[in-house]
Amino acid sequence: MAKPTDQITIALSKGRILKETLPLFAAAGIEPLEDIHRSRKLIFETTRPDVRFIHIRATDVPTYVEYGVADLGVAGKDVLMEHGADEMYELLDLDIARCRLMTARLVDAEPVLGRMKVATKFVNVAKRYFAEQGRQVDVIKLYGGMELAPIMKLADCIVDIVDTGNTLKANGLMAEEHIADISSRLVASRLALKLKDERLNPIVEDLSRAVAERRKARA
Ligand code: PRT
Ligand code: MG
Repeated sequence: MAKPTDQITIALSKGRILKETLPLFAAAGIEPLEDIHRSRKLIFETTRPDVRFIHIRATDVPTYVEYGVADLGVAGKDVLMEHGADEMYELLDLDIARCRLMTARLVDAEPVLGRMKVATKFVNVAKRYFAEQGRQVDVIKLYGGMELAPIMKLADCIVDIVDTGNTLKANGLMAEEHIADISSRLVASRLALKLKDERLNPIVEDLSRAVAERRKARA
């Protein structure tokens, strides 16, 4: 078996992305030896002795990759945009966990007169978006349940992920401005591309093929 340091480490996002990520890696011949969903472990050996998965919070994936501790990672574009992607490269759009980053407000919101208050967990994305438009806003950091903020008058609007729009609707909100189309991406650390390029390339190619086949099957 390869020594741990020789292994290729791939950081997988917990939560809804994982379910769609695993079949792509399976198609590339890489499967965890245990059921990740049922286990409380954080490191998983795979059917390839030279490849292991780490199973971590989506927002931690860019950190592990940028420090070169994980060679590859899978994370939502929203998470990558919020983190900033200096020390990593986006190799592939995996075309999974599709959604949109949008602003949203109460359906019956009054017009905002002064500075607009924006509640979000995507603080950096929100600041950048409104700054690009020359709009002055105060951004309020929340960790979840953003829909509540306009209802409670903590904020005038939110920046959040929208898929079907049902969550907004259920809370009397509507999506307003489109900030970005989101899907999950395969990223690589700068360091890994320098040191392990030849070993990573076939994995990336296999994944790319799996993504294309999945697209074809859905069309
Ligand atoms: O739970 P945790 O705080 O760790 O993070 P999380 O809840 O954001 O993680 P998770 O696993 O739910 O989602 C992680 C990633 O999935 C995100 O970073 C996106 O890239 C992607 N994704 C795709 C989504 C959605 N679709 C999505 N619908 N992430 C979140 N949602 C939520 C959204 O926040 C909102 O509350 O679902 C609700 C909106 O859905 P609709 O269908 O009602 O519009
Ligand atoms: Mg969640």
